[in-house]
Amino acid sequence: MTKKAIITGITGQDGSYLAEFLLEKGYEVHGIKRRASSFNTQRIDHIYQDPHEPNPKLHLHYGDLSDTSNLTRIIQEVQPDEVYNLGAQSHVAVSFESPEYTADVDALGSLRLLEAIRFLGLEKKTRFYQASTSELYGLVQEIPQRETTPFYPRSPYAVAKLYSYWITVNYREAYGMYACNGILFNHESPRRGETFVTRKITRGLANIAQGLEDCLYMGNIDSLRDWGHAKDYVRMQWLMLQQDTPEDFVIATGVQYSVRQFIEWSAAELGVTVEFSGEGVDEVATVKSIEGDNAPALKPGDVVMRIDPQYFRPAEVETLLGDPSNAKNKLGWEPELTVQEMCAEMVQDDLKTAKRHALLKEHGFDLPVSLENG
Ligand code: NDP
Ligand code: GDR
Repeated sequence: MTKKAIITGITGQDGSYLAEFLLEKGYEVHGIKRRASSFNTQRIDHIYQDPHEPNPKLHLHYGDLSDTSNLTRIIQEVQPDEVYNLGAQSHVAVSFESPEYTADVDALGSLRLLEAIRFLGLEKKTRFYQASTSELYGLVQEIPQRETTPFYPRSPYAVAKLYSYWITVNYREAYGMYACNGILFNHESPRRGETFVTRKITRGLANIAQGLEDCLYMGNIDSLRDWGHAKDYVRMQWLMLQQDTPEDFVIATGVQYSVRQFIEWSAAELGVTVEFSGEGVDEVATVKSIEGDNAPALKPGDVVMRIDPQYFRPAEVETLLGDPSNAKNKLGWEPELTVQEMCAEMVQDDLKTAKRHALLKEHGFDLPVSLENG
């Protein structure tokens, strides 16, 4: 029997990698996507199948995590073996600006799915994965953070995700559902949203190197994160639903670096050595030397990064470092890609796009480069 999975958030970074992964495993994949005023399926266009073809394996349904009736109807129609709840307003800084919406989608959205599974009598059939997060640890109470580390959320996003964490545990304990939390630390890729810090850096520096932007404006570059590759992490999401008993796992690499280091690596991948000077809001990164021909728009002495306090958060999560030993021991999971390899892949991908734009610009076809930041 072909297994059926529903993925909320299929148009996002993780959803797109997970859909690829499940299709390769022979699943029939049903994705829930939001209606948007412009196309929002760029990350999954390459796996989309014409519904007129016989036996398509990927199906898309319009839906929203704020809409109970529509979630219930999709689950009823599909009768899924597995539900992966990846959909969310996932930007921490934005959650301070839209706290109520974030709570509705990121907290109650999970409840709506769990309740639909239960209401439809699927609690013994349908397995449920909740995209929990290292942001739950917030103001960290223990280093490194593991499954037993107390939570201390520091944003409306993290507080909403805390509700989802516990409602998932609660439905497992109350109704015997196979429901579990993956407590995932930051994971990135060339498909990462442009306003998360890694992608903002790789895309921004590639654009600057090609003369499409002038300078990167950053927030707290002392922040420390445990970054992994999204491809490694979605494999783990699936593995968690294939065990005999449901359990919550921390997924991390066990190594942490600062945002400043990520800027250094990204510049180096472009052949540019940068030097940091100044303190606090006056800190800047200046070009020290350039090798190769990836940065024709730059010369030594150019300032490529400045601090803009608008990117400081009302409450910051300064440091995160995960202990993935439980996942390694019980599930045999090891990340295959290092953060440095991932950074290089992201820079090369953004450089390709920047070069295309620069070439078009040189020939008079000036494509606007979105300068929206986060
Ligand atoms: P993205 O922001 O890339 O993707 C989020 C997805 O959720 C998108 O498909 C988005 O749709 C969809 N979505 C947003 N709002 C709604 C809504 N109201 N109803 C239905 N769908 C909605 O996130 P990631 O792929 O990076 O993360 C996946 C999940 O994992 C998220 O829940 C995130 O909070 C969590 N997480 C992520 C980590 C990371 O480092 N990436 C770490 C730990 C947890 P659209 O494309 O239309 O915007
Ligand atoms: P995070 O990711 O908040 O950890 O949440 P993000 O990449 O946004 O920030 C990481 C750290 O970098 C600092 N930072 C900046 N961040 C952004 N976005 N823009 C900046 O200019 C900037 N300058 C410094 C931040 O302050 C922060 O400390 C991500 C999301 O994917 C969540 O959904 C997920 O749950 C967690 O990772 C784990």
